[in-house]
Amino acid sequence: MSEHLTDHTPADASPVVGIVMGSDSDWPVMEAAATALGEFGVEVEVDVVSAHRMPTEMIDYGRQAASRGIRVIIAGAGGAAHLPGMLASVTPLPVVGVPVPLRHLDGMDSLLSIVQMPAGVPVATVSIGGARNAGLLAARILAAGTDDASVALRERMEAFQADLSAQAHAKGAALRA
Ligand code: RP5
Repeated sequence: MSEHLTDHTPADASPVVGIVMGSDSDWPVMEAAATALGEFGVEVEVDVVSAHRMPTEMIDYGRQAASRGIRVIIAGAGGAAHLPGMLASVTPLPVVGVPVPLRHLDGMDSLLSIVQMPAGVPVATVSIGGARNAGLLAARILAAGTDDASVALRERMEAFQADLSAQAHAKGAALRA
């Protein structure tokens, strides 16, 4: 794990969301996923798992994530962004893909690399650079259960949505005033 990322992995908690990316250069975009999940009290682990530069480790990560207690994987990559799809091919967990924009092509290459998956191997793709929504989607996936922790998380999500709505209403009111 790179120095940039280590601080965001709780040492004494059990992460339930794995946030991985092809390079630490993706972190400025991907950090928003960790921030969003932090707002909901969801424990995450963060790491660089490159599909092209460390394929064996990437496959191992995907194969072992569920048995380690991870329940959702958020995977971000730029350019020829094969990481989310390859992880989805070896894990039964839901995978949320984040297209990371690079200097060329404005992230369209990343988006198309992630979104056009073959039937049977789904990746839930968010917008280019949409790591915050990836985090929020992971929180919603975790909130879909019926156990106490899931119900509590769902209540936090409902409060978040109510706040979002109130903010939008306030903006409209300010314009009308
Ligand atoms: C991709 O290549 C990574 O996800 C990153 O977006 C891009 C560039 O990586 P670096 O050359 O900055 O390490 O695999």
